[in-house]
Amino acid sequence: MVPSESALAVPGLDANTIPLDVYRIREDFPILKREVHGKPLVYLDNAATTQKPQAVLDALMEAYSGYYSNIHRGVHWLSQQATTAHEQARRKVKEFLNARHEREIVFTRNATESINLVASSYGRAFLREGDEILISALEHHANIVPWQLIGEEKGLKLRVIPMNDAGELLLDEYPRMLTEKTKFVALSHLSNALGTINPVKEMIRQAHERGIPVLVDGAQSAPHLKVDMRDLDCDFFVFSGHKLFGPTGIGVLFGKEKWLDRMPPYQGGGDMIHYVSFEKTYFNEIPYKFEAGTPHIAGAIGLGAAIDYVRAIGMDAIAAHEHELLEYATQVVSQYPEVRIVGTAKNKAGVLSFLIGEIHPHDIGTILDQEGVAIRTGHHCAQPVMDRLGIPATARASFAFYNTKEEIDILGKSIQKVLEVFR
Ligand code: 7TS
Repeated sequence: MVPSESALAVPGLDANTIPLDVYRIREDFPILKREVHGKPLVYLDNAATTQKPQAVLDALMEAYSGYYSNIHRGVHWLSQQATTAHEQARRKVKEFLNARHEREIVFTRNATESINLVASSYGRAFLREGDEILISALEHHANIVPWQLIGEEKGLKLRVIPMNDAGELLLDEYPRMLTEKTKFVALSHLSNALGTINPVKEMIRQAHERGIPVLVDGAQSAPHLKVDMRDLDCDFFVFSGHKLFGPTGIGVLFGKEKWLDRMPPYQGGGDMIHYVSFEKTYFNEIPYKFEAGTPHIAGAIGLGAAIDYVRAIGMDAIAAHEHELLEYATQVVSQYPEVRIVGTAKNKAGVLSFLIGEIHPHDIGTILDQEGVAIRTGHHCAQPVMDRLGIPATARASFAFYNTKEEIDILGKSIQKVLEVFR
């Protein structure tokens, strides 16, 4: 089968991308077989969190039933097995991100904790009163509030790259906002509320020209697009395991070695030290310096299994499939004149935010739920995006590689139901 035109429209994809076999893939996800309110589940809330393939469930089960033990400290066999599996998971993350070294991969709880770590540690070490941090109008609260917290502590100023009504950043404004006062840039790669893909590679290049480090919030991009640390050249990159078909409670911070080495610890405790006395403590080397206490051992192993799983499908094939779903869903919902799509950026990934007339998004979500369709309604932890667009909330369907066009047809028919109820 030749990939369709729309599949080829995904930036960075070539004609050799082999389409994925969605019906075979669905067999790997036990939860997708279940019914909700007597209807087959149509799970379209993938931007909130994603479902887990059997391979991840098996890896968790095996970790707990086969070789579970605490890591980095035991001389006994089980501890060595668990340590090896945990560090192998770190290697898988490093390869997935095309990072230079495992030292650059810190395990955290989630994307949120990864950003808090950087804001707190980098902020304490390198930011001074009057310095400016530049973020964008498209950020999730996780890439706003940590900067406000350190900002208040240190007297920093938060500046915001504006966006247009389509949900695209004003890229002409951006270089003008990079001044001698700008000391850090933090950008979402893919907007969870609108689906906009930001041109972060070029934005990183422009910041670097002025010697300014950049953090990329990859919570939405890492599960859906190919991401490459050496190509992007960002200083920091964060994502959550649970959005990448892995377990909850495990996240990743990628940081360039030159920064992680110079940054102070985020939390103190076991494992992050080299030597402790009451007078003075010597910290462990990176990444362990940032991993205080017993980590989510099985979570990291489960994330490693999730990475193996998505890499076997191929990130290009995943991006192409989801792009096709987005285009199809856009057509399907556009049949209804009452539907207004919120977020119409030219470069968009599998997120479709919409409104139906004056109907409250929560009512849309409730009626869709009765049809077995799970979507998200609300501000999506991106209240400034909603404020900018002058709306309190949207209904949001977000896609993953296991979704089908038939499911989008069901979404369309459910929207029809909403219209009938409110007519
Ligand atoms: N950054 C972005 C862009 C996100 O979409 C999210 C979560 C986060 C950070 C935080 O991720 P966490 O795993 O640390 O919570 N976004 C969403 C969402 O869109 N609906 O629920 C969570």
